Amino acid sequence: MGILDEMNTSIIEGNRDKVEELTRQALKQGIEVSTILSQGLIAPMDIVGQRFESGELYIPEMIIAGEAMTRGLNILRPLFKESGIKPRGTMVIGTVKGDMHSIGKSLASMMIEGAGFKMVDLGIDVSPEQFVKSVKEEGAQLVGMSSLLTTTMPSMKATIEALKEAGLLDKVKTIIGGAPVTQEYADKIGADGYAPDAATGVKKAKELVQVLAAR
Ligand code: B1M
Repeated sequence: MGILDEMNTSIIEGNRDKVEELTRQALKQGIEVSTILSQGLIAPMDIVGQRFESGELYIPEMIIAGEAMTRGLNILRPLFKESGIKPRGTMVIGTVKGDMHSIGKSLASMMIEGAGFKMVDLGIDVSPEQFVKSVKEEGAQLVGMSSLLTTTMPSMKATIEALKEAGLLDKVKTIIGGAPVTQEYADKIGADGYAPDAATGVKKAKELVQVLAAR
């Protein structure tokens, strides 16, 4: 088995130490950073996402796989600039105001980062003003919002309204997720995408940057 295949297996199995060791080894063997990223780290996360969608894997396994992938990503991260890999786009992500749930947001953030995006993770309890400020500072194309409480879902609407008021809605696309959120709610508040899970978050992010690029 080649080293990239071994990386795939180790990520799917959530073997964090092994992923770190194999990433270092792959670099020592002279494999291109972009190849290690796409074939060693991103490819298995796609498989993890598919297996989650088909019910073969559950959330804890997806979290552990994500952590294993992040270990490899942390080793490659400082090298991205040197090898000239351009991110697909920048996403500002956060759990909305009033909401302290971080797990789903962090998982989505990790998987979208793994798909080649620059992620600006604002954490939890993020106000509409903080989202707007960060989009301006980072020149982001995407805004990802997470809400786990029916009582904080209106903060998503307030954030979209704040982006509109700041004149940013023609430059950014919004994606919302979290257990109580639905496509119907996304349509109602004018969000551009709804992600019922992190794997769909990746798909939506890829689709929406393409829509922006085609303008
Ligand atoms: Co809370 N809590 N909680 N809680 N908590 C829920 C959400 C709840 C459903 C439990 C219940 O009553 N059955 C309920 C909400 C009821 C409602 O409003 N409908 C609830 C409540 C009531 C509360 C408190 C109010 C409890 C209290 O204090 N009385 C309180 C609120 C605090 C606050 O936020 N202001 C509270 C607190 C907490 C803890 C702090 C203890 C803890 C959070 C710890 C942490 O996050 N670090 C917690 C937890 C763990 C949960 C449950 C058990 C699990 C949530 C979770 O992490 N799921 C939850 C019950 C449940 O959901 N079954 C519950 C795993 C996670 C991977 O899934 O976040 O859905 P999820 O993310 C998915 C997708 O939704 C999607 O991708 C992820 C992976 O597939 N996704 C995105 C999410 N965000 C995305 C963003 C994207 C894309 C995709 O952007 C691009």
